[in-house]
Amino acid sequence: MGQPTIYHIPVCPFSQRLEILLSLKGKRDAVNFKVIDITQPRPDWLLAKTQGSTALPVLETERGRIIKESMVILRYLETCYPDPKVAQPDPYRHAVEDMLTHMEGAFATQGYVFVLNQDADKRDDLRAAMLEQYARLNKLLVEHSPDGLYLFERFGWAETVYTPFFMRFWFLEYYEGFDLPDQERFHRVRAWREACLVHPAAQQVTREQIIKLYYDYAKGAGNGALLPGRTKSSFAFEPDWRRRPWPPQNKYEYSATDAELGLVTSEQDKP
Ligand code: GAZ
Repeated sequence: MGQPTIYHIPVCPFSQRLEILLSLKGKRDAVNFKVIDITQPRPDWLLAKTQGSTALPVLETERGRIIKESMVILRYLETCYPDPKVAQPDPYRHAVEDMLTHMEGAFATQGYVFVLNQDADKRDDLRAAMLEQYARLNKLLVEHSPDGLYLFERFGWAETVYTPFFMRFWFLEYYEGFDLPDQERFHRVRAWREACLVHPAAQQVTREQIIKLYYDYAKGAGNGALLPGRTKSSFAFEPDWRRRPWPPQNKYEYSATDAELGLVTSEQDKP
């Protein structure tokens, strides 16, 4: 009793959204975050709460009721802790936010399809499709916020929704050599992305952490799945990512072993 609980995977972009929103409100400690290891089967007590569904985050209210889907949880937290508001209270402005956040699914999916790809012949098409997603965002930003940095005066609802994916897409930079070209059609979204990435309320993960933990995605295995020849997922909590080396970038030519990724400690390293 007392506080809501969020069951989450620490590096999951959908749960970072919730942490950003709470940070903006100074309410990070009003919610109890409980870490679930994505590389292990979900515990029975959790499956009982979720009626068998495995996707996280899930919020359990202080009265034991269950809320699923990060955007739904985000809205719930926004209404539970209304001060300060993160979403725009004005109906039109809020509709503009919704038009932008409506595109987050396609944007996020494209980035994951790109990083998960294993066929070098598909890279150019995937790169073009990713750029198209950024161009769509750029267009909306130019229409509704041509001169600003954020969509509105400050880091708000749309920024909370997108920033976790701007951060995850560091993996595209590292494993695919992807970046936004210096072209007019990306200028506005580039400025937006830069402002989002450095905001103090959005620093729950680092570039190094993303790149190390998402190595297996770059090799085609999502959601903590195990790759052939490996005994440990790059999402494993131990050894800590800080003590692991940077993974090789040449995903189309080479598959790193557990040892090369620093996932197994050899006998002489043990204290
Ligand atoms: N729509 C849900 C929400 O809450 O917004 C999505 C939640 C979700 O996908 N959670 C993932 C999960 O719990 C972890 S984060 N998976 C384990 C399970 O058992 O379901 C994103 C992608 C993607 C692949 C992975 C992810 C990701 O595309 O970050 O696209 C956006 C998973 C192939």
